[in-house]
Amino acid sequence: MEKGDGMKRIFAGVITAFLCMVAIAQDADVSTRKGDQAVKASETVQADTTKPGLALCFAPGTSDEVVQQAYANAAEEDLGFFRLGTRWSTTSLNGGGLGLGDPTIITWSIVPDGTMIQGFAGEPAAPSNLTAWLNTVYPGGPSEWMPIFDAIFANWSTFGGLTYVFEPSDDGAVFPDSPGQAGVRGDVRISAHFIDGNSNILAYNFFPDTGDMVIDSADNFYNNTSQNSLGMRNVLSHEHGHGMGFSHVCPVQQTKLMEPFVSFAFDGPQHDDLLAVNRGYGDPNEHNDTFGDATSIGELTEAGFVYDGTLSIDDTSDQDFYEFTISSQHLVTLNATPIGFEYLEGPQVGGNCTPGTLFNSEDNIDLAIEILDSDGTTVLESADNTGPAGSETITEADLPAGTYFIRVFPAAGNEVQLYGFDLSLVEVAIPCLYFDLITAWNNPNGVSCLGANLTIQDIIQAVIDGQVSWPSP
Ligand SMILES: [Ca+2]
Ligand SMILES: [Ca+2]
Ligand SMILES: [Ca+2]
Ligand SMILES: [Ca+2]
Ligand SMILES: [Zn+2]
Repeated sequence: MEKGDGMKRIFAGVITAFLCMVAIAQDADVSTRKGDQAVKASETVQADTTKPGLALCFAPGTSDEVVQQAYANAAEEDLGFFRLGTRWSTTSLNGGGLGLGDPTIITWSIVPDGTMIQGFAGEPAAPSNLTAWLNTVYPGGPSEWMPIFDAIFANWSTFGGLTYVFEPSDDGAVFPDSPGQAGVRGDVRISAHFIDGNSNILAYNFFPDTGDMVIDSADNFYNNTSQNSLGMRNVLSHEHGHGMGFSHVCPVQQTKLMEPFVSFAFDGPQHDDLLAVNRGYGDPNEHNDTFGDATSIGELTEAGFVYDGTLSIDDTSDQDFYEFTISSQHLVTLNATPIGFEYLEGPQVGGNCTPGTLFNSEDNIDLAIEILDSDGTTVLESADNTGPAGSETITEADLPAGTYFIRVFPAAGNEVQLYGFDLSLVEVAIPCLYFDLITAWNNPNGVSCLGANLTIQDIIQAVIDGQVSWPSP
């Protein structure tokens, strides 16, 4: 592990990772972590098949027997690449009818201490003590630990079409079967109680449309608050990945948040996780499928423009519109590039990570691009000159001052493709004609040429500087 030295000191060389597992058919997901050494036998975890889908996370030293037993209780299904299962179909602020690629608002709340949490992982039923517990781990109280949850959700929303809203109310309704309701409780409700103490289970999480989380408040794993509580953030961010419908991705290479072994080598969602959240919920600008809903990138300057956020075409019907303005005539070059690379990707089967097969995330969709006029429909320039994995470029579109639209869309393919785009500009120097001199001579406000408003003095200086061409009258 990259950060292994610090972790080994803290955990006496025991902890290197978390092992999580998925059980879709029984709606159980079990997560464990285990040490460098052979692990000891421990108690068996029995999935509760009468409850909505849940994910369990185990702590250091969890035995293979525990893991295998949990897997033996669970059937699996092939979820395809990025292991996206069922995403949210209904949330309290969106209502129902949500489907693949739809941007989604998820509210979250903290279950009040005292709310009964059943033993979904075989532990005794016990009331939530999340607030009292975290107030001991973080002496500053909620003002110290709430930002950790904020950071986890804000991070996910940076990468996909998710908006998180903290719901300050939670009425302590039956857990986890009470759907989110504005002003009453969140869609995602977060609780904690004794699960099994130090080691073994760390937390578990229900799949959508439940999404609720239970943390083992008796586990000293969470006492490690180093690196801005990286351990807690990566575990709970991973758990919420299950809460969005993502299952585990193999093999373990410490490159993906949803790997069975959660890593300290990174902070939050990684490339494969971005594919999952974009496929499931679209990119952060969705819906921008019409010019009326175009994402504004404002007035372009000579410096050009590089889009620095996460963008994707998330299926065959997605198209992304962007709006820009230029204040004078420019030659505008637009370049769009698919983002991805080849890596091993596969499911977790029967408690074991599969070696995976080579998967190229760069050629999922064949991109095409257009520049449209201010009406949003007249195509001024277009490019679809390459196939999957190829960049598309519109070179030096000659555009007068005005408002324009960019459309990025799939020429072929029905998957998710991350991409980026950039614009570069060259101002068009309009030659000063002979009659401009006369106009300028007679007009103290000057005339428009050379891409600017020039007075007679400016023009004379431009002639001296050799910047003026003189077309035949
Ligand atoms: Ca535990
Ligand atoms: Ca998109
Ligand atoms: Ca779109
Ligand atoms: Ca193309
Ligand atoms: Zn997991």
